[in-house]
Amino acid sequence: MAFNYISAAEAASLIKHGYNIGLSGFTPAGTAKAVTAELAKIAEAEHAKGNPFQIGIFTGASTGDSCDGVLSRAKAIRYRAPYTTNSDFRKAVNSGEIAYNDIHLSQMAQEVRYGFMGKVNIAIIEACEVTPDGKIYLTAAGGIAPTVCRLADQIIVELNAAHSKSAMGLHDVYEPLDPPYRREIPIYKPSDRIGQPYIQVDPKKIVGIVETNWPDEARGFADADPLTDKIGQNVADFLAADMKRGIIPSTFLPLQSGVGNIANAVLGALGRDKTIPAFEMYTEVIQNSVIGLIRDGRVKFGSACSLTVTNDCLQGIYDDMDFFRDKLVLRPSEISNNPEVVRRLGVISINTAIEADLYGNVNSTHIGGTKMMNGIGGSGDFTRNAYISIFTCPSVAKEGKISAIVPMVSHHDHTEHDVNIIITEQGVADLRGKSPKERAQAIIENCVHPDYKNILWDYLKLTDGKSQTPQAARAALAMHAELAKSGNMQNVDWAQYK
Ligand code: 0RQ
Repeated sequence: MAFNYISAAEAASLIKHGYNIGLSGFTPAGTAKAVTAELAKIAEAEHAKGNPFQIGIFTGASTGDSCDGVLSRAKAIRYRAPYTTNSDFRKAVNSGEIAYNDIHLSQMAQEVRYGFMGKVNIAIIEACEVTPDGKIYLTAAGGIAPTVCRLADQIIVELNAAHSKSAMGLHDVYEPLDPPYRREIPIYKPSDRIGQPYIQVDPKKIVGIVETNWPDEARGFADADPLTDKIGQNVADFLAADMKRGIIPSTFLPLQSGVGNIANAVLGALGRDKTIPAFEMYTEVIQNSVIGLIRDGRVKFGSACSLTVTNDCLQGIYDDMDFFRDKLVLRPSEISNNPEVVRRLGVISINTAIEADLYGNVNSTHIGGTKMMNGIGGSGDFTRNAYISIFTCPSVAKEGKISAIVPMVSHHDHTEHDVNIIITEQGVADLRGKSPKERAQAIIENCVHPDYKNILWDYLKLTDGKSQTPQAARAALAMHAELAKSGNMQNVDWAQYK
């Protein structure tokens, strides 16, 4: 079939007020860019004429500025799911302008299929190749692309020359059936492939192909610093010790690691620790550090949803595809993050907390319990199902005015039942096998910053000390209240709660 080659502006004009668009991509990697950038201009023009123009966005995870950024600034987003990291989007959400549905990434595709969020009108899919019989070859991420391609009335393909055609073959596209017809997902090791290297669509649904040359908008990383290095080293030492004790087999287990500077530092430390054998990843994002470890032979295989790497790193992978082809696979997010597979493989999960409490509950998403930071991402998919679930964070934030360990988390994402290990630069609290009261001791002794140890011991004295999970109801959020009042949690005065 001969396709219709159109401009990004023409493609954007197909999207009407009230539509829901389904996007390829997972993090800025592999996200469609040109059409959403033009859509923002249409929204601004319509708003200037006094007309309403807002859409719903369904994606794999965060996107780049050319989607969440420009569309937030243009006030063109009515609804969005799931995870995002864009600061303008964050402002709009926290000022009540956008309805944001922050769900587990593994559930996004199926909740779109079940219709909880409404219809997908148009899918916009970034590809490195599309064939006349409707085979779409994705670029640097899987996301929810197969599902939105199948459900959408129309598909726009952004054929992006910034991604090499050598990406063809990187993907393993597989979409499970819905219950009661769903079967097991037959992945028994991270390198298993169970689907096709492309998305097959009815070519008649492809209403336009937009040719672009637009690199991914992935963020760079800050250099490792002594704090992140110490956290990374604590994680590596903990895992090496668990292996020595036989808790982790000598062949090791697949790792999942979140995004950001701590995740990079953790992987750097694991790579350097030669007592840990070369390992595999079953994870959602692959960052630069993993690519370095694959080149060094320290990571044997990486299964992920996206290559969230800098553009020079991505080009390096494309240039060296003969080397990487049997060492990487990209999957849709409902497979990369699938709870069934995570539990089967015995994945060790490592994610970052905003705050944790004395009993091991973790807040990954909300500042002060009310303001959205980014979202839960895949942290819940992995934490709940991991063989060993680890959370890392610096023990304090904002120059010590905030303790990351508090009596009670101000928002709950991961419960005490799911969190095994908490690691800060101070040390490691191993919560496995412990009662809540034992956990509180381990966390204060090992993870809390010295400036806050006495504050938290004194908090415990306000409780009855005997209940299953001792809390002093009036004081449980007093450190947060003090932060809001004086700007420093250290000023909390327990006397008023006695
Ligand atoms: O503030 O931006 O003003 O400097 O929060 O904190 O230390 O820079 O850490 O960028 O790694 O983000 C949990 C948000 C950490 C992230 C979170 C302030 C701090 C700083 C950011 P500034 P850092 P990071 C993989 C798995 C959830 C999803 C997930 C995240 C800013 O890792 O979104 O894990 N995770 N997904 O100063 C007030 C506290 C604070 C605090 C930190 N207790 N109170 N502010 N900050 N702790 C990803 C995917 O799923 C795709």
